[in-house]
Amino acid sequence: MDHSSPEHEPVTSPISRRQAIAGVGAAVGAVALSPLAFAQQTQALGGSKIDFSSLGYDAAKGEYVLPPLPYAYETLEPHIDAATMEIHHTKHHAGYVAGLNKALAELKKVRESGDASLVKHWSRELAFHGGGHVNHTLFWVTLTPPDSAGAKAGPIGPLAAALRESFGSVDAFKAHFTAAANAVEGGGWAWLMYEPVSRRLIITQMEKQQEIYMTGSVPLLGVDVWEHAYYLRYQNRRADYVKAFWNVVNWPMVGAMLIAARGS
Ligand code: MN3
Repeated sequence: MDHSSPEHEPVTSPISRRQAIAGVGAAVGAVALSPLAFAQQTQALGGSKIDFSSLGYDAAKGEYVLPPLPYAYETLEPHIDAATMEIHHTKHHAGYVAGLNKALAELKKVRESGDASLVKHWSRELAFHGGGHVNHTLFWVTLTPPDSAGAKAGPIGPLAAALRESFGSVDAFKAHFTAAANAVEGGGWAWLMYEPVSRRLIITQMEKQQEIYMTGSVPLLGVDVWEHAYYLRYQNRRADYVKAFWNVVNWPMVGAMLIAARGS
């Protein structure tokens, strides 16, 4: 079943088209990266503005927060429709944020009470909702409108070299990633990840928000293949959605994340 959380009201408003255009191409924080590394890499790529409010965590409050999108909901049309984007962001992602904060609060109670009877339950909730929050935060910033320079660039530079080294060619990478996405059993993701032991790239599937994840791997580019990500426009045709996804990938962002992940 889909873990939507309709009881949670949107905690952020859609940004205007003008704001979105101003934000397209601007560097937006991704939770997997240290702010310094991210700033350095995005500046090297010509990124003009770092918006650390988009990191998905409010240090002052000590709570995870729903980050705003760096573009308006309708700007990924026709590949991902506006209604799906709005519901996905303000209901589904917000639900993971709330679930993550709840799990951490409950685990604090476990420590304070000394009653560990629910530690397994809340640990599982932490992994599921925490995975959901991080996955979606990364997903939003690695998408970009199809007419943007980032989408049109394709994989270039160090990212293209790493894809060729790890998979033989960019086309072979895309075919493998597409197959992995199409074959996820139930709700989940396909990911391009940097694997730090081999210092190479791998393609993985993720079931739900965190299962069958290879420890230590750093997510660079994922596609959400839960039905909530595509059903309004594509119904059961997941393969059509995955094919359309390639039109809205923010390639310079993926490249910056690779450089940050491996340190050079
Ligand atoms: Mn989702």
